[in-house]
Amino acid sequence: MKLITLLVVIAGVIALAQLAKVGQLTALIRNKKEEDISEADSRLNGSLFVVFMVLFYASFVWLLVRYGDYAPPSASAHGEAVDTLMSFNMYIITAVFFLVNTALFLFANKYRYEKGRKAKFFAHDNRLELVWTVIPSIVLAVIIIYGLRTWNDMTGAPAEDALRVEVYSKQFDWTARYPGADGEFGLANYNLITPTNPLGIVTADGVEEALEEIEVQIAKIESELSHERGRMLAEIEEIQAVLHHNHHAGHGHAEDHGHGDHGMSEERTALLEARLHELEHMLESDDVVILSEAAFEAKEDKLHRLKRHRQRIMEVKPFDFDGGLSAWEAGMDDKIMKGEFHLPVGREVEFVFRSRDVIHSAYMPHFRAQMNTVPGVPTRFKMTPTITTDSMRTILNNPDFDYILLCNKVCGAAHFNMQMKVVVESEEEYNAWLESQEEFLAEKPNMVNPDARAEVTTNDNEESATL
Ligand SMILES: [Cu+2]
Repeated sequence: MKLITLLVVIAGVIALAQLAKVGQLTALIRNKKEEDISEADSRLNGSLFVVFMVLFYASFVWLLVRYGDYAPPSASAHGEAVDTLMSFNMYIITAVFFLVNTALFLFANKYRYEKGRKAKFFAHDNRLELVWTVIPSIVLAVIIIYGLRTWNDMTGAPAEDALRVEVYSKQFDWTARYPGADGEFGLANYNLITPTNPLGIVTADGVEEALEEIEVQIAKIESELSHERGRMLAEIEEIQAVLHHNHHAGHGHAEDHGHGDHGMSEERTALLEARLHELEHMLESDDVVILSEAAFEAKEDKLHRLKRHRQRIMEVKPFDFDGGLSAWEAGMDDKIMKGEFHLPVGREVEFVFRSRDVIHSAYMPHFRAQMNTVPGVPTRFKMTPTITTDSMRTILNNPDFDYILLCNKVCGAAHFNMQMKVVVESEEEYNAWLESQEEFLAEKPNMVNPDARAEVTTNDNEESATL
């Protein structure tokens, strides 16, 4: 159907072009020059400008009426301010649109070609310059200041009792994290990311596990590098040269262990000889590898990177939050959500955004909220949901409606599908839901020993009991 419409439009354009050509040809036959335009032609063109303007405005108004109300009501407190800001901008833009286009089309008609009419010419007018510089400056300043104030409201400091939710992005999904009963997010480090620890949450055992895994890899590469045949032969040659030189310098047999040995200490000679034996022994073993220069360098490079990786993990130092809570323990009761996350209605939420790979954009259209997520730079904003999912379903008369968080930055092949459901519900429903979610370590029994976990849990209970 679309194809047919397109073909009709193309055929129409071609037909018009042919008609124009016919017009030109008949003019030629009548012996008229191209620049000889009759006043009747000019009048017709002038009127067509006005007709076009009217049709243009009519279609604009129709679009506005038909699609102007494209967004459902804002579901967040600041959303109304954003909508007002948007409308304010649209009013200004619409006014300028009508002003400019009316002038454009009416003037095209009014000052159309007439025989003997001359245009008024003047080179410069200070008053005009002033008007079209000062007025736009004032309008733009108002728009920018108004916009900045709304922006600052969204990105300012959160309320004391604000709920904190971390939103983590990667190609191509979202993960939400709640800080658990202690109110603090556990430390996270990308070096610790594994399939079972998608956020790289730091726990003592997790660090140990990651280190052990790296040690194994380092040992393997180091063994390969030390068993490289060419390198071993070169080293043997080198040691033999040193021993030989020493032999002459000392006027004695190297094997004679020190009788008249002036060149080198006995100890050093013994060490070199031991190494020589070791190398000769290694050359006969099954572990010998033969590597090209490039392959050897690649392995060295990988070894270097692994060591740096190990260093970084070892630098993941625990620290204490105010009140003595260790950052390593803070992550144990964190709750990690895939697929959907919940928010209580009427409570301020502070979002913290992190990204693992590329820049994504966390967009929650119904809450009029959007923020880039940037690798290495946490970003944030706050908002207060004001309408529950259920109420919104009633308002929109759509029982299947759901709030949604989606990626608004083209970030790769599966960008289109990078979304997560957001459920807004009453405080009680939210608490019950959060209660039913498992804590991070409950799903990762291998990441901490059970005794330590039991201890932490009871501590938490005692704390909340005393509070
Ligand atoms: Cu994305």
